[in-house]
Amino acid sequence: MINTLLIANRGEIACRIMRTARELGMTTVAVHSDIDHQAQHVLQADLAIGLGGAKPADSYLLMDRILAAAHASGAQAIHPGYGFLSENADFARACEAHGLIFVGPPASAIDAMGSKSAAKSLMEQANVPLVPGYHGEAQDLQAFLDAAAAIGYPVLLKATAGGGGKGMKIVESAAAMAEAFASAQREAQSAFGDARMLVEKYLLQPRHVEVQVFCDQQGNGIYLHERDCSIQRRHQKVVEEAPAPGLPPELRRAMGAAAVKAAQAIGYVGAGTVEFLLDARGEFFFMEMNTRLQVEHPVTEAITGQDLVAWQLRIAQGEQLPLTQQQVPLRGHAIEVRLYAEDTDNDFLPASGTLKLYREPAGGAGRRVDSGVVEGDVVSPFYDPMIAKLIAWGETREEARLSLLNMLRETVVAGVQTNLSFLSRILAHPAFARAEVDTGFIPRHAEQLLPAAEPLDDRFWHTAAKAWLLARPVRSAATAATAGPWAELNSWRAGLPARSRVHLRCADLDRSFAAVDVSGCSYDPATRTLLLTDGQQRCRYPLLVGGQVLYLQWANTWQRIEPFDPIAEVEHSQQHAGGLQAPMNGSVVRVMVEPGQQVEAGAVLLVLEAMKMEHSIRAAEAGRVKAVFCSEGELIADGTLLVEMEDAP
Ligand code: MV4
Repeated sequence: MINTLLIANRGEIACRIMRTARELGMTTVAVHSDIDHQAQHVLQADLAIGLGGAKPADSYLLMDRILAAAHASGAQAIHPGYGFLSENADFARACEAHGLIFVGPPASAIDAMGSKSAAKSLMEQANVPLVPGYHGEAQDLQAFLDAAAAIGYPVLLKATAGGGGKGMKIVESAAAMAEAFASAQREAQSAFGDARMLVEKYLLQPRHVEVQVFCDQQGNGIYLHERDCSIQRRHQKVVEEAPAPGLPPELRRAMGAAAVKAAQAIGYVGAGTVEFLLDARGEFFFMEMNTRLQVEHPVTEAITGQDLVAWQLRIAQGEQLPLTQQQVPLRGHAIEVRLYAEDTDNDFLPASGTLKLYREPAGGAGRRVDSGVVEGDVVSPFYDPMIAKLIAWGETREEARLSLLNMLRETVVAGVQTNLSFLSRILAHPAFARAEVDTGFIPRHAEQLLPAAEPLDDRFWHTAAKAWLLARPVRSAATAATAGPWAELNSWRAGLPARSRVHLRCADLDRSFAAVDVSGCSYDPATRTLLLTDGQQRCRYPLLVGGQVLYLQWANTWQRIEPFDPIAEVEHSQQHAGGLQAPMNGSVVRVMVEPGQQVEAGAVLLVLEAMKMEHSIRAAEAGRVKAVFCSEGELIADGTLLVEMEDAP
């Protein structure tokens, strides 16, 4: 019996495992690195033990410390989650040696899948379909040339020790083999310390379809259907769904049976995933087996109504599988997206920083969010940049897709760059809606999925100005009492009717507004909705207030809008031969200086109005006004000389 469970992981998966462990009446023990001491998985656990360090090698990968933590806390079992030690056969063995239950397969099963070529030999013996190819001992060029000639080009060279697409090389012809082979060997040697290769027929744009299997200690094995994880970027999954769209039931049964056969061939116990490549003709081939609970397990939970972590824990305690194959439900459709902290405009570089604003979508039927962070947490560069998983279930794929799109629209992250709008574009893409998914999806549609940022037009700026006037953060009563109206950034003037002047900054652009008409418009903080009326049109915009900043949802992206004080800022106006010229056609709203006047750098000399917005013309440097060539109310053309300056005496 497991009374106390240690979770040797962090983030969303640690929180996910603890949720079920608690439901099963277990005491939960978290381990954590120094920088994670306030993380959600630590706060949610009954007990938390520090491992030290920040880097995984100094914390979550330290087997001895984790085993010591298990003993200190009285845990009988360790759940490794995914990543870190989850597929480390030595750790599984060490747990056993310490009398602890490793919630996962036997070490021998992890080992069996560790080498690609060994795994292929085992699968071959078990009659699991393999991509035609060669995975033998001989590693000379001739053996590979012969194998490639037999299966036909193009072929794919893969590192025996590799995984996740590392060390793969496509070879188009015999002429290209020698060079590609040598280069792939060098890469594999430096990446894995093992130069051994195998070669396979190269399948064109296959689908990645993986089968969830479960085996108990009594030798029973079943499958919980499949997931399509074809939408990947550089071998990183982005969207996963279950079941695989368009899979005929007999193919589902064939793949499921092959997956169970694969698991039983290696004496598997617990949750495992058998990955297949599925080609356009409906032929499937074994790729590899993941001997852990996967990130995307929630879509399987959604269509089967089962708790896979509960299954893992029950099986680890010696219980039999709770269902027979025939009893495994398959209802509706589920889609998951992975919200990553990454810079989609900069080659998807992992991003880090503080989650200044972090709002998850509302809960609801068929909606699920798995995360391990809250607003204010830091996304650190030391760990995987996944922030959360958003999962939607529906009776149909289209229902799930639309529901997930809505969830994405409700999600707000500020302070750290994310792939949020990239995810929305994938889900909204007509090819995704038509379920045209294969491993070439992202490269094929890259142009539409990563469009240049839309320029912010006048309509945006006017909406932003109204949003600011209606929803701007109220200053605290104390500040208001001492500073009075003088501290306001609008141009409140004593004895005059309220006339709002607004200076806003967004995406490194500044705009000022002389007068903003907000009649018929409103902001409801409870629903975070800005309602604008413009003639017959009524528009709603999601709007959030955080500190002194507004977040306005515009064209599916959250725009961060800040006020700025134009007087406090020095900007370099267009200065030419000692004179200041009008930057655009417009009219002179105000002349702030007279000839002979001494001004500081940045001082406002004139205010122009153009396209319904005010623009301050400032002195680039300190100096004296020599002449003013315009007067208030005057219409001026782009390039007109307005003010002449001279150096201060
Ligand atoms: C392949 C393949 C085509 N033909 N093998 C990529 C990761 C590694 N686990 C296996 N991978 C592939 N193996 C043959 N014989 C295409 C891929 C592949 C891929 C597979 C799954 C998901 C996304 C992918 C993206 C590019 C290539």
